[in-house]
Amino acid sequence: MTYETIEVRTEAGKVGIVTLNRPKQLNALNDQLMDELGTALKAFDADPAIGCMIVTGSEKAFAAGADIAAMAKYTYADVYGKDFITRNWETIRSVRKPVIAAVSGFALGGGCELAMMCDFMIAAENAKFGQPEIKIGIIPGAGGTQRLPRAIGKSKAMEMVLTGRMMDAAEAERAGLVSRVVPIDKLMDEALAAALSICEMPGLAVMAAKEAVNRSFEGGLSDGVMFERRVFHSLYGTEDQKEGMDAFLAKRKPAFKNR
Ligand code: CO8
Repeated sequence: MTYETIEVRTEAGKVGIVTLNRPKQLNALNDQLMDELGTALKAFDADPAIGCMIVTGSEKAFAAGADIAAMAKYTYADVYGKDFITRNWETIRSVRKPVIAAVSGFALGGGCELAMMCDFMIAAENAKFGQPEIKIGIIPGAGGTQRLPRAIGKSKAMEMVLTGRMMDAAEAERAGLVSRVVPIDKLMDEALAAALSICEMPGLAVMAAKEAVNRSFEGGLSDGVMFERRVFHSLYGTEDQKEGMDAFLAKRKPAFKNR
């Protein structure tokens, strides 16, 4: 498969890396890019050799938002009628293996929303996050009004959504939007190290953990806790649970088989 708006590669045969690649538009997200991103992530998800994925952009921009040039002429009938553009913005949510966002530079509007759809974010020191849609007469449309308050609390999220103010990497780390901040030149090394450490973990438990943490984000507390308990119970049906615990007790390295 050849792509025009993203670059795709693997590292160590285990980590799938997608680099957003529309440099002239600061990786603004258009229909083609979202299609290609979804296709690439689904292909990695289906590849048994791959244990984790990374989505990244350029040093200057992870993504500066949905492509305003593409959106500017739409009417209400266009966006509502065609359900703009749920079709390919939601694909990333159906990926079952973990996806790390490695964010350098601007992550604005749909770019911030895309980063938040990933499972966690590692940010470079120059990262800037924001939901500036209000400044162009719209509001976040790909989950920003829902995921941002859950990630950083209502007050900060409301301020950002209402004023369009950007948050730098240090503030994003304090607020809990990103898991950690690293120097720009170490961003991919750190993201890769995290991805490789996930690849060492038993794959079924990794998928189950992702699913359960996402439940905490997407539903109410009692439902989430019950879901977690059931998934926890179900992992006792895997060989890797026996192997992981036996290996710990025997003080040896576990040999996981994803079974
Ligand atoms: N869309 C299209 N083109 C863009 C975008 C964008 N979002 N952002 C930047 N560009 C283009 C610029 O037009 C410019 O192009 P050109 O060189 O041809 O003039 C080029 O990228 C470089 O940009 P700047 O010259 O502006 O670079 P600066 O370093 O001066 O500024 C900024 C960088 C601050 C990032 C600035 O470009 C900016 O403010 N961009 C727009 C940010 C924005 O408003 N993002 C939100 C967009 S709306 C959105 O994301 C809604 C999501 C809804 C999804 C719904 C799905 C269902």
